[in-house]
Amino acid sequence: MKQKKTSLTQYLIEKQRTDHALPAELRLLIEIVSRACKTISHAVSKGALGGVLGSLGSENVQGEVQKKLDVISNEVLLEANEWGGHLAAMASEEMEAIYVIPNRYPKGEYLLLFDPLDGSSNVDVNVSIGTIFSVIKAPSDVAGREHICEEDFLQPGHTQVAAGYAIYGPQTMLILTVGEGVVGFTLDREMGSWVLTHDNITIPEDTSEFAINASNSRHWEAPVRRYIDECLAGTEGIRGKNFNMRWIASMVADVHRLLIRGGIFMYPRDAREPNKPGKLRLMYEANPMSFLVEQAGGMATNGRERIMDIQPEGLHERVAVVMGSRNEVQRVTDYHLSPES
Ligand code: P6P
Repeated sequence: MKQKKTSLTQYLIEKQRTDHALPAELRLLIEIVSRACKTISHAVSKGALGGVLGSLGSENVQGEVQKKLDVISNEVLLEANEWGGHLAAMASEEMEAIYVIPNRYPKGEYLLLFDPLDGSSNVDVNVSIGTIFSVIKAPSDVAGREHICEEDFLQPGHTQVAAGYAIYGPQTMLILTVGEGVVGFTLDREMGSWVLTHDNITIPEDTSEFAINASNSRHWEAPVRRYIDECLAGTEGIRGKNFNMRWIASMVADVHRLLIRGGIFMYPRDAREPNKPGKLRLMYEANPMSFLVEQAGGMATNGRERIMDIQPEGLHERVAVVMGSRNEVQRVTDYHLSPES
C-alpha cells in the first residue's frame, strides 16, 4: 500500500492537538515562514533565467556584498510575516535595525529572526544555500509598551521556542524543531507542499568528518590547530583513525550534512581580527543551528561555553562556532578549557 504522506500542516496540527507544545500562533508563524521559503526556493531555482543572480553593488550591515537574492529573500520574509498578527517585530542579517510590525497590522507575542539567504556567495555558482530562522517570545510587557526595541531581541539561545532552516539544494528541505526533537520535510514541487520525510533526525555521537575552512589554519588558536592536526594524522596519530574533510562555505549545507550523517562544523575565532569572537552571527545563525543540533542529540559551543547560554549584547554580534557530533565537540571544547589535557 502506498505510504501516506504527512504534510507540514498536518504535522503541526497534530503536534498542537496532542501535546499542546505548539500554540496556534506559533503554528501559524511556522506555516507562514515555510510558505515564504517555498517562494524563495522558486526564486533561487530560476537562477540566471530569473535575472536574480549577481550582486547589487551594495553592502549589508555586515559589510558583505549584497546579492540580488539576499534582498529578494529578505523582502519575501518581511512581506509574508508582517500582516499575520503573530509577530511583534523581526530582525534580519540584511537589516541594521529591527523591523517593528507596522501599526496598520495587529502585533503578536513572537519575535522572528532570520538570515534570509545564508551562503548567498554560492548562489552564482549553483551551490546549496538556505534560509535560517529563529523564534523567541517577545518580553511579556511588550503589549503595554509603545515601542519594541532591539534589546527585546537580546535573549540567550535557550529561550528559543522554534528554529529551523530551508536548504535550497538538489532537494528543497525544511528542517525544524519546536523543542521536541528535529524533523525534516521535503518540498513536493508538483503539489507545492512540504512532506514529512525525516521524522526523527539524530546526530551520531562520533564522526570521522570535519568541516572547517582550512585556508585559515595559520590564524587558528592552539586548541583548534591541535584538534585538526590530530584528525589529519589519521591512523598514525593518537586518534587511530582517518578523517575526511568537507567545506561547502554554506553553513546551512555543512550543518545539514552533519545532522543527517554526523560530523563536526567549526568556524573558530582567529587572529585575523582578534577583537572579533568569530565570523558567524549569534542571533540568526549560531543560535538556531545550535537549537537544532542539541535537539538532534549533538552539542554546540563557542569552544568554551554552550552557545545557547551566551547572553547577547548586540543584534548582529558574532560568535565562534563548534557544533555537531557530541563526542567530537566535547573533545574540542576540552582542548580549549584544559589545554594540558
Ligand atoms: P568562508 C556564508 O557567507 C557564511 O556566513 C556561512 O554560511 C559559511 O559557513 C561561512 O560564511 C563561510 O565562510 O570564510 O569560508 O567563506
